[in-house]
This record gives sequence, structure tokens and C-alpha cells, in this order.
Amino acid sequence: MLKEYEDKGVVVIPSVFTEEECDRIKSEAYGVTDDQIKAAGYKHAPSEQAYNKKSLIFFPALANEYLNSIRTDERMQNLVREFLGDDVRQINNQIYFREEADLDTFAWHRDTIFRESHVFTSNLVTDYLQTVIAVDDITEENSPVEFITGSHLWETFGDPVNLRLFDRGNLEGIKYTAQKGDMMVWSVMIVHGSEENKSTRSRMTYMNGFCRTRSASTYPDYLVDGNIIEEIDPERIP
Ligand SMILES: O=C(O)CCC(=O)C(=O)O
Repeated sequence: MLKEYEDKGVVVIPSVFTEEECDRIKSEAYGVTDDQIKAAGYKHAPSEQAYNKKSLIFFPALANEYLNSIRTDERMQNLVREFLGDDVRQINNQIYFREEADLDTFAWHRDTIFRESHVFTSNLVTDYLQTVIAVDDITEENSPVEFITGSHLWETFGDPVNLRLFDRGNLEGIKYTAQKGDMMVWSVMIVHGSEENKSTRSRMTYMNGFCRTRSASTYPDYLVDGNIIEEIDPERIP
């Protein structure tokens, strides 16, 4: 798994969560409101609307016990320990709805564009881990994320002009499919993007992003000396 991640920049880990857990994640995600996330102390915009639908909610685990229990679940912890060790911060926690007929798209980009340069050191490249749980089956049809495997090793890649406008250009990646309950982890450096979900099936993902504590000057603690920190401290989210 680690070797594949190092070579390709992305790897799918099968059957980490169950179908029942995914169904519950989905219903809880739809139950969390912007007001609840704000009331839990989140100081930024709690959700995003893109094109025709609500596309994302940010830090829902602040306001929802079940989503928090998945975030802190042993299976998640073990994965994070395996990749990053014992001292880790939580950088993002978000749900992508990606409903059927959702017009949202993501241009080719590296996730480094989201990481504030005043917070992270240059070790971000090795110290950051992006994870998602496939809450629905991800197929070729329902807007899978397309990854250019090996691009995490490219010297440079320019930032997109408009993140929410996929323009293929002359690039071609691999559309990564997954079963409900699988996890996908990817490098902060891998170039990826996604097209509109033109299908009749949603493909929700639950994203949790982590960074070794040594490389992030703020953000809530996730693991300290290998021990889980059960609650996200919203004061630490810049
Ligand atoms: O889920 C998607 O369609 C794209 C997500 C993505 O590219 C990202 O969060 O960096």
C-alpha cells in the first residue's frame, strides 16, 4: 500500500467501512446544518454552493457526533499512524455531496493550492495525507476523481485559473473507481480533477486531511504521542 502510494501518488484501500456505516454517514451529512456548524465554533463559511447545488460542508464533525466518531475511528487512526506517525494535525474535514446531475467540476490541480504557506513548511510534500471515504460506489459514470498517477513527482504544475471549471487540455489521467466503504488516500502533490456528475447516482465522499504536526504551525491536533484527540478544537482552524 505504501509503495503504491509512493509510486503513483494515490491508492485505494478496500472495505475499510461498511455499507451500513456509509448509509449512516450519508444521512448524518444531510442532517448537519450550517447553523449547527457555526454554533459549534467554526469561524468560516460552513458550506459552499457550486453551480446548481450545495456542494460541500466544512468541518461537519464539529457538530455531528456520528461523523466525529468516524473521523476518530480506530480504522482511520491506524491508517493515519501508518502513513504519518504519532503526531498529526487535522487539516480538513468535509463532505462532498456530488449528487446526481451535479454540475460542479474541479479543474486539474494539486491540493497544495489549499494549504496556506504561512502555516505549512515545505515538508508538506511528504507530511500531508489526503483521505476520503467513498460513501457511495464511485464508478466511471458518476464523476470519479481522475488522477494523473506519478504527477506528484513532477517538478512543477501551475495553479488553475478557475478551480471549479474542468478543462481537460491535453492531460489524461485515470478515473479512480471505488466501492462504497473503500478509502482513497492521495498525495498533496498529485494532479487531479473531476468532471460533472451527469449520471443518475450520487457519489458522496467524506474527506479528512492530515499533516504531521511538525509541518503545520496550527490546526487542531488529531494524534498526540499516538493518542487520539477526540474533539476538534475550532479555535485552531485558521
Ligand atoms: O471530489 C471531487 O470531485 C474533487 C475533490 C478534489 O479534487 C479536492 O478536494 O481536491
